[in-house]
Amino acid sequence: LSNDDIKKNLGFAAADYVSSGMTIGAGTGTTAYWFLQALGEKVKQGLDVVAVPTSTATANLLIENNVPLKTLNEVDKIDLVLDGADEIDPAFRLIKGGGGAHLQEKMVAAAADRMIVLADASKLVSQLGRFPLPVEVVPFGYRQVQQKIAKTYGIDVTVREKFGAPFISDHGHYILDCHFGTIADPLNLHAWLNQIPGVVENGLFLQYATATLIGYPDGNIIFTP
Ligand code: DER
Repeated sequence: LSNDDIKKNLGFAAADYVSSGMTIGAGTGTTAYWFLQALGEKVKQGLDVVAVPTSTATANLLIENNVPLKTLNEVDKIDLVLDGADEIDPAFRLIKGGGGAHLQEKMVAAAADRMIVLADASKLVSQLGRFPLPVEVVPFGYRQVQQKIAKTYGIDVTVREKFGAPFISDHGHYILDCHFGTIADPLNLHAWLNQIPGVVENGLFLQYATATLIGYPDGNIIFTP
């Protein structure tokens, strides 16, 4: 199966975990894209759900698919988040932010009882860090933050660009991609990063995923709670 077919299968399989009456968190990215298409089909067939988007892009997809949506401030809590990831370790710790939405994704995940991570098998790693860790920063002093991370860890830290200019997140911030290679102590790194003045949020999701739905090239899809 092609990577896109795996993601499509995953998206449709994920929709089976959504039942009427739920308030769900709707993820961001190319895997979540297929979940939203499948959700739209189920809403057409009568599924009664409300979705909280994790990005403007996802909000637009929910509207396109006629899925009722609410902002995070309009709901008291979220029953289940379905979202992708860039890396998943054996303890279900994640690196997210490849799509530039990890701030809103983490806020939605923090409001949820459960989170199912949808990913093709290539995202499974024994240790986090091969995927550059996204860190969302306030543009005002981003170069100070970039230098501090790069110098402290002796790594490359690049400003994410789009069309030759800095990528701007939904909330008007820049994103630094930090090439750690391996992250031995994600908990300590998470704390250290978020205390740097000007850091808004980093892409380490260490306590949110409660299950994974993994798609394999042979067509197999495995749910692990
Ligand atoms: O930006 C994100 O956190 C996305 O969920 C990303 O991690 C997964 O995107 P993909 O499904 O397009 O690989």
